[in-house]
Amino acid sequence: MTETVAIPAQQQARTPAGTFPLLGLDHIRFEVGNARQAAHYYSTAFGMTCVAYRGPEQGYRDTAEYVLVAGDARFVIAGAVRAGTSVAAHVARHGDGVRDVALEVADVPAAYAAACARGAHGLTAPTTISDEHGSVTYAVIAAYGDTRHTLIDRSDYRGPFLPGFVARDPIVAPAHSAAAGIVGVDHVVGNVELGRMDEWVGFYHRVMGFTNMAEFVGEDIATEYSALMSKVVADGTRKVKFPLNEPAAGKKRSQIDEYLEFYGGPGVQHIALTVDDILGAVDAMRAAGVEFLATPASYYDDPELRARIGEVRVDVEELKTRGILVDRDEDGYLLQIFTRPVQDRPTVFFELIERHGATGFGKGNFKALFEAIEREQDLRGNL
Ligand code: TYF
Ligand code: FE
Repeated sequence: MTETVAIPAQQQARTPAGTFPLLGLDHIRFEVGNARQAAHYYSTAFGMTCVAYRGPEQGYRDTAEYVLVAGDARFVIAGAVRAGTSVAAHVARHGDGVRDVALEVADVPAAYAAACARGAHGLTAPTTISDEHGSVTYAVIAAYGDTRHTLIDRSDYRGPFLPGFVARDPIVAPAHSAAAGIVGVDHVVGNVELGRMDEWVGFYHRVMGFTNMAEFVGEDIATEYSALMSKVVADGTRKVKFPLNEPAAGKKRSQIDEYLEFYGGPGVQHIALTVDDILGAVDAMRAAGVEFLATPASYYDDPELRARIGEVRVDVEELKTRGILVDRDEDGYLLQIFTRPVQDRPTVFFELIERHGATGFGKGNFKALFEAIEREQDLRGNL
């Protein structure tokens, strides 16, 4: 299941290291049916803090946008204020979902020109906007489905988020905000159509100079139980990691097919959030109403797993009571857990991940995880 994939020499030649330097993930933009309420959910249940807002009060008549932060993670939650707008159309098609995975770059015109020259579909040419806090330059390229990557340079900007946004107070008092302790975004996963994973892997290689990470769900695993194939691409610094899934024929209908049907096409499947104390995070988020996938007790009692994971920082019983999964690779171990979808459609969900050296994505857990996801699918009648 773990293989490294050679990148064709031709692609390497076209994307020498450093031709698309990313400073990191800038923000993740969600477009939702009710941004005011979603912003409240991420404040109460994920312990994020609303720091900025832009809407009709600022002269933006179509959209209300809330900026929430936790550690280095930044979400923009956007909702339509009127019918017939771009946000309303995206929500009508996809339900609540991720419209944009924005990337910070040092030179937007150069990054955009390079991306387009390498075959990216440009959606917005480099544009500079400014206010009394400075200026921001951004451009937008298309990714899988209706998902986009905004490329953004905020080095000359000192305001609360982007021009037009105003600083605002948190939505809820600290006592009503789960102490989840989110420190950043570990990875963002995309689901694409059957047979198109390699095309999108190629896109990130060619356009952004990304390379494959070792984690890999191949055909053997796919047919055995996962019903998906997966590869992970990352930038040179490994700050930005994008696993990409496609459906595969398995024993049951693929969870990726279910996503594609309910989302209405390719899109972001899950966002993994880094935490330092996954036990505290799960307890706080669960108390605030976040539902996590259940892991059967047998997982923890499996002697093979016990032997494989060795010593971790907490008693396995502490993991068992919460349903937290453990995996170990050559570099260390990780603890992870997955939420149920966070909206009525079985589409976007979250992962919490606490890394202790491990650089993988929990491949030792794929079987237990995919079985848990399939139990949920069964409950939804997707057999
Ligand atoms: O990001 C990953 O690769 C892991 C495993 O539907 C995973 O979190 C892969 C596919 C999936 C759920 C989790
Ligand atoms: Fe993940």
